[in-house]
Formats: sequence, structure tokens, C-alpha cells
Amino acid sequence: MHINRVSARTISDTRGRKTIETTLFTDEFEATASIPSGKSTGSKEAKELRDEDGSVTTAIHNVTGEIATVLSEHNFSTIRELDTFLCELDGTQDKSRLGANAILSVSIAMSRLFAQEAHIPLWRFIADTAGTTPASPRLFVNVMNGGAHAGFRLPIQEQILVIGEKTLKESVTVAHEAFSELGDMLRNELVDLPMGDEGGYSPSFDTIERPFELLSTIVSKRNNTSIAIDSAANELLDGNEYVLLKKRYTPTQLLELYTQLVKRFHFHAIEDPFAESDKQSFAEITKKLGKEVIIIGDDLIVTNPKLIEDAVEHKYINATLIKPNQIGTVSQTIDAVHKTYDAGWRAVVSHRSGETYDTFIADLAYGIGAHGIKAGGLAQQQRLAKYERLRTIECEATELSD
Ligand code: 2PG
Ligand code: MG
Repeated sequence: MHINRVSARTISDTRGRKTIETTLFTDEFEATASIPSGKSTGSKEAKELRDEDGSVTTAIHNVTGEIATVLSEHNFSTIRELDTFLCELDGTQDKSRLGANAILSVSIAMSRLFAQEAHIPLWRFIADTAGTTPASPRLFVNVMNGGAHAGFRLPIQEQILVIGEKTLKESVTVAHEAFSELGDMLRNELVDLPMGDEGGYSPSFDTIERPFELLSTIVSKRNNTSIAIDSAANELLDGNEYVLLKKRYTPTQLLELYTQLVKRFHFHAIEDPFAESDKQSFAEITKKLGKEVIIIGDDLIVTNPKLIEDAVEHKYINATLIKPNQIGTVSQTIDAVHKTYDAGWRAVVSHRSGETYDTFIADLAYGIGAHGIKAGGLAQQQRLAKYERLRTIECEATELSD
């Protein structure tokens, strides 16, 4: 593959913050990728390069300067070749020199070019590269936003509906119906109904249970719908305790709270129930509740194959969250998926709280046959773009199999 032109620019994410969008050109094709940005981040994530004023000017210069030069001098025949080359060029462990955002924008755009060159959809290219079997993911729809994404109006960052209908088309339809039903219920109960960073409602309640009582009304009417949460507990930790609705919980008390929630409500998954530093509590909750619900690691493992290996060894979790920009290349994201599957665990592919219109994660989730995809609430076009892409992928898959 020979790249003869590279361009990159600043665009805005859903929070109005600046982020990078890159386009690569060959003689025949062009492909674009833009990179999202997190707010409740893990300490070991690959580094997003941001200038002091919040811009991504240096990252853009790195793409159009140093990276464009090497791309023009080399022909890469696989995405792994390119990714390995970019990692070596960067020369740091965390991609802090060129920026994980700069590197990933090139890696994703290049994956699109390889798919175009082979005349196959992106999800097929990902599946061929990863050696995985494509399959429809469940939708993990973050319908009520709290935590750092919503001024802690709700202590738990994400109250999620997990929807697994027979087809993606049906799952997306149920997601829309459920979202609007929940909106009606909340407007009936509350005067003020703000929205959160991830395009979900962001109500305030006096109890931790109230959001789940409302979600139970929705879940009880449907066969293939359940509840999940992302506590993003790094953000709740204060000293050695966790603070929810101004009340302090020791790790043991928080585990008891989760146990009660799982007993009372139809829970399917709990993500980041404890802070990344509180590994022992991860091991305890997985041991105690891991048969009933999946325990997903996000900030704990940050899509990093080595950290996943460590989590496997110590049984901290039994599922991983996969966010490409936490690690910074497509190939290393695939490595994280392999580590997950080798352990017999499930993978849930995820967006970030500051999103763009890029739909790469939809192709990734389908291509690796992920258990689920977290793409946010339905009140933001950038999140809807992912759900729409999933519906298109389902049509592409049917056409390919005909
Ligand atoms: C999370 C994500 C996405 P952020 O914690 O899982 O929902 O949030 O992008 O802010 O890390
Ligand atoms: Mg998370």
C-alpha cells in the first residue's frame, strides 16, 4: 500500500473539545478517521497528545510531518507492519511522543484503505486480520448518565440497558423505544431533566436504587433486555473509601451494595466496580458475583494486552472493555481481544465520553464478534452514527452470505 498524500485537521467532539481527524490518500482510494477522547480515564492509558491550550495542533503536525514522511517512503503490506513501525517511530511505551491520538488516526484510516483495496467491508477486514468470527454484539445503551460525565448528579457513571434481540435492526429499534419510554417516565417524575456527556438522561435521585427501579419497568416488559452499570469507581474513591450520594463505603460495604443490586434487579454486567488501585476488591467481586453477572475491566486494564494477562492470572475480572484509543493502534487492540478470548472471557467494545462521527468501533465490535458494544445514549448524532452503522453492517453481512 503506497500513501501519496496525508492530511489532518481539528474537529470538535461531542463535548466541543478539539480532536484530530486524519485522511490518507492512495492513487485510487482515500480514507478518514477521527479519534474520540475520554474523561474518566485509567492511569495507564496510552497518551492522547494535547497542547497546553487544549488543542491537538502538535498531534496534527506529527501526522502531516513526521508520519507522512515515513508513509511516503515505505510500502506497508499489513496493518501490523504499519502499527509496529509507528510504535517504533514513536519510541515510547505510552505513545506520548507522537500521541496515541495521532497514531491511531493513521492506523484506523489505513485499515479502511486495506479494506477498500480488498473490496471488503471494514468489519470483514478486521475479522480476517484478527482471525475472529463476525457476530452481532448486544447493545449496551447508556440511558442514564452520572458520575464525571454528568456532574455526579447520579453517583454511578452509567446506567445501561443491555439489548440482545435476534437482529441488530431489532435491537436498535428496542433501544429507541426504551429510550423514549424512559424519557417519559423521568419527565413525569422530575421537573428538571438535564442530559449527560454520553447522550443519556441525567436525572438526580435521593437513592442509588431509583434508576434501577425505573429501568426494571422497561426490562420487565421485554425478553431480551437487562441492566448493566459502569461505576467508573476511580472517580468515586476518596482515600480508602468510596463516596456515593455523600455516603462513604468501605470496599466491603460497596461489594455488599452491588450484591444487593444484583439480587434485586435483572443485572447482566458491572464495569469498573472498584478503582484500578483496589485490585483485591476486583478479585473478590469476580469470585462472589462472577457467575451471575460479568465483571468488566476498563480503567483496570485499559485495552493493554499485558495488563489483561495480569488480570487473567489473578482473576480480577471476567470480561474486558475494548477501547482502541486506550492502546493506540488497531493491531494492539486486536492483541487485547486475543488475550481476552484466550482466557475464555467476553469483550465489550466501547466508545469514549467525548465522541466523533467515526464508526470504527461498530465494525470492530461486529468483526471480532464482541459480546457487546457501548455506544452511548440516543440523544447525540455521534452515538446514533454507530447504531446506524451496525444496521448497515448487518445488511452487508447478509449480502455477502447470499
Ligand atoms: C467509560 C467511558 C465510556 P470515558 O468509562 O467506559 O463510557 O468513559 O470515555 O470518559 O473514559
Ligand atoms: Mg468505563
